Amino acid sequence: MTVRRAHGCQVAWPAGRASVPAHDGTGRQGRRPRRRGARVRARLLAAALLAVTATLGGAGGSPAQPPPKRIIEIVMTSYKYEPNLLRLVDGETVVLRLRNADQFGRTHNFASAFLLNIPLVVRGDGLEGVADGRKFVSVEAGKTADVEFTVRGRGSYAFLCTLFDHAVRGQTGMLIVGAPAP
Ligand SMILES: [Cu+2]
Repeated sequence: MTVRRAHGCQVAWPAGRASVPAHDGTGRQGRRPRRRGARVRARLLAAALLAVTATLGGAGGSPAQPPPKRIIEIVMTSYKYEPNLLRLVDGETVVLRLRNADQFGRTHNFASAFLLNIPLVVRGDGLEGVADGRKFVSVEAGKTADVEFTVRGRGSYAFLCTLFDHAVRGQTGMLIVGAPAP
């Protein structure tokens, strides 16, 4: 797949293999250090070729590798989210790590209409549900849940905790989804 880029290496490779003095046909001792140098260069080139092949292999015919997931930790306490402003990119896969660090033992959740039509993968101690036109993930005090999803839909959306009077007391946030960088 990278043969066209590799002709320099293909020339160098046999040179490395033929570097045993007894077989090189010249019988000249003086050439030995130079040929050993050539062998080292050939190995370096071979290593470089492997690196290039690996790089091009990822972007080439095989399916594109998913980009690394961004993990955004959100700490929930009475009565706030930290951070409470999330900037996401349309199409990216993110993990919201919801950590309930409430020292008063209160359960909190992360609820948003934005999540309604997005499949979530919830790991850890999270409870997923839908209520009042929002999808939520609820986490008990001292526990953490990872909520993984692929962002779909640009715009600004509110999120909040739906437990009684938590949002009124300030447990709200904003989620802004922008276009991917060109
Ligand atoms: Cu709450």
